[in-house]
This record gives sequence, C-alpha cells and structure tokens, in this order.
Amino acid sequence: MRYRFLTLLTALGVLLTSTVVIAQDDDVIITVDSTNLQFSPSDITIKEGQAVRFFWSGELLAHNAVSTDGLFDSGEPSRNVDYRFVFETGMNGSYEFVCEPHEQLGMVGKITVQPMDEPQDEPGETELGKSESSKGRFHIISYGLGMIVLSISVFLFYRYGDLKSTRFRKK
Ligand SMILES: [Cu+2]
Repeated sequence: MRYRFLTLLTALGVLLTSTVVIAQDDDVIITVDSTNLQFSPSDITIKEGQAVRFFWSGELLAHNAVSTDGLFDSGEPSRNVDYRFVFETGMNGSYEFVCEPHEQLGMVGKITVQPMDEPQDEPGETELGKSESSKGRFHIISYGLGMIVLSISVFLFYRYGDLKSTRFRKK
C-alpha cells in the first residue's frame, strides 16, 4: 500500500515538474555563436508576455547583455550567464542590446516585442499568432492530461497486478 502511494506521489511530482517546464517553453534563448563575438540569434521578434533568456556557459570570453535604454542588464560580463527577462504586457516596442566588452566589435542585438493584440492591418500574422499560442496552450493541457492518465494507469496497473496475483495465489 505504501509502495502504491509512493508511485502515485512520484507520478504527481513528475506531472507538476513537467508542467512548469512546458509552461516556459516559449522563452526565446539568445546565446553566443561559435565566433564568440556574436549573439545568436541577434535579431528576434517575440510577443508581450514572452521571456528572453540570455544563456551561455563555458564561453571563451566573458559577455553580458545590456539593453541600450537600460531596461534589462544581465550583470557583469561572464563566461556563464543565465539571465531571463520577461516582456510584460504594454512593453511592446523595439529594444537594442549590446555586449558591453564587445559592442565595438559588433556584438549587438535587437528584440522586437509585438503587442498582445496584433494590428488590424496584418490579418495574416494575426491568424498565425493566434493559432501558435492556442497550439501552445493545447500542448500544455494535453501534456497535463497525459500525465494524469499515466498516473491513473500506474495506479490501476498496481491494483490490477495485486488482484491478479491474489487470484493466482488462490489457484
Ligand atoms: Cu561579448
């Protein structure tokens, strides 16, 4: 009985952890390319509510990412950076950022943040945006449901397994 409970607990833990990971799935990761003097990608377009994650590790040179208007700043240049910045609703616009030690060498980038409600004169993009976000949501829901079904299956499997072995023992 205790074993079964532990199994359920584990399944539930996996379910919760996976959901959190999936929920951050639409982060856009900006790293440093193989030349070590360029952001990759260096020009991105996201939507309000999305986050940009500046992420690199074990780089040859130390880098940082600082927006020219001072909105975000990953801190001191470092070979290992994991800095996440969320563009909240109302923060649509264009943001340029630089790597301070290598700005002169062209290590710069640009983030375009589109408003939550797309402009009416771009119906094509509106459709694409909507279907993309609903797809993302569907993915989260279906993943969650999948994990719940899996948990129940595991529970039933052990239950059924017990019944079967009981019957077997009787014979
Ligand atoms: Cu740099």
